[in-house]
Amino acid sequence: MQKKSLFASIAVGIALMASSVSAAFCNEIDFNAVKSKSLMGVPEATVRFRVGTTTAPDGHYVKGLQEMQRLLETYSNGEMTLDIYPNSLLGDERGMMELVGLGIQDMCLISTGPIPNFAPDFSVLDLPYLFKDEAAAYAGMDGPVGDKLLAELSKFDIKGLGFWENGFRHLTNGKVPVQHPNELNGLKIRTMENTIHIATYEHLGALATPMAWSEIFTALQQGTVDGQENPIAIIETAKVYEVQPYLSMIGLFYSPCVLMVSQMTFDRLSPEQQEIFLRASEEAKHWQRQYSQDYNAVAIEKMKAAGVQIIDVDLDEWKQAVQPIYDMHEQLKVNMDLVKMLTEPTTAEAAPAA
Ligand code: EAX
Repeated sequence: MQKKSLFASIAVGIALMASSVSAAFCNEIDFNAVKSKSLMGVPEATVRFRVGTTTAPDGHYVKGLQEMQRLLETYSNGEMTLDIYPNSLLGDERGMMELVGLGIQDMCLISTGPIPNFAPDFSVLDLPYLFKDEAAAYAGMDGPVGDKLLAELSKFDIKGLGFWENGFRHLTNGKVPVQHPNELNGLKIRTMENTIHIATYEHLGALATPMAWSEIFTALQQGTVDGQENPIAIIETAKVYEVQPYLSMIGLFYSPCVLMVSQMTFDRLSPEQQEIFLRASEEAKHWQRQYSQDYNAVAIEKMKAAGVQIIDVDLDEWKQAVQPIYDMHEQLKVNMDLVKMLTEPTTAEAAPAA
């Protein structure tokens, strides 16, 4: 999306904000938790950044942001802090990205799902089974490909600070204990607003229904969709599992999230403040990745105890089933040079040991 249309879509962004706030009520948001001191930074801080996420106040995004808040307050001796707005209070992911680009909102932490709608090269991250594990994902995103993608955000006056963890996306539904790809046939699955995710679910025979995260609770309650897919930490902290008894561990996509700050906000800081800000965000990124990995085991146990049926699958069977998505790269406009850089070992790594 060009900058001009980004400005033109401000009205849409504001409408999205309004709709997501009302959706948040359906999700029984705890306003006391949102206003609590742990989400708002220390009152005496004079340099405050308002940061939004669509996820739960006790979720892995917010935990990482609280770590950044703590680091900012420590390194700046209480001058700088974050005020954290969870649960789509500041809008959906697309809307928040637009508001950050316009300098109306300081920061957001959003999944990469909707970003290719603005910056197409991000779609390399949406290919199924791109990374074999978290370590491979971090290596790719902390390397030249990740740097190139973050740099693309500057076209929208956004500074991309780094890739944090959302996680491998698994499938929940209320109808069938899905174990094999063909069992998705005819199921209505909510996906993110992402072309490759939609194409992949459609290829598997599901009826892909893209929508913003804040709409999902109503959609699940009203039966507009049969299922959804998200990382473990989201499924557990957003309490999706309370209405979705089947959890299939398909790990179809690795889903990172990006911490973004408005370039206008960043440029207003002194060089010393910028250094503190970048240091706190980088350290919080590593902390948040570890927290997310550790939390997965906790969340699985909680869901098992709550009676969720956890279905392990044959990943090779699933990988084979989605292989045709790679053959559709031209139609899906995937930058295959970037894919190669992410998946092929470098010459140094590939060289046999002397
Ligand atoms: O960013 O929309 C989604 O499914 C995302 O994974 C979620 O909101 C966290």
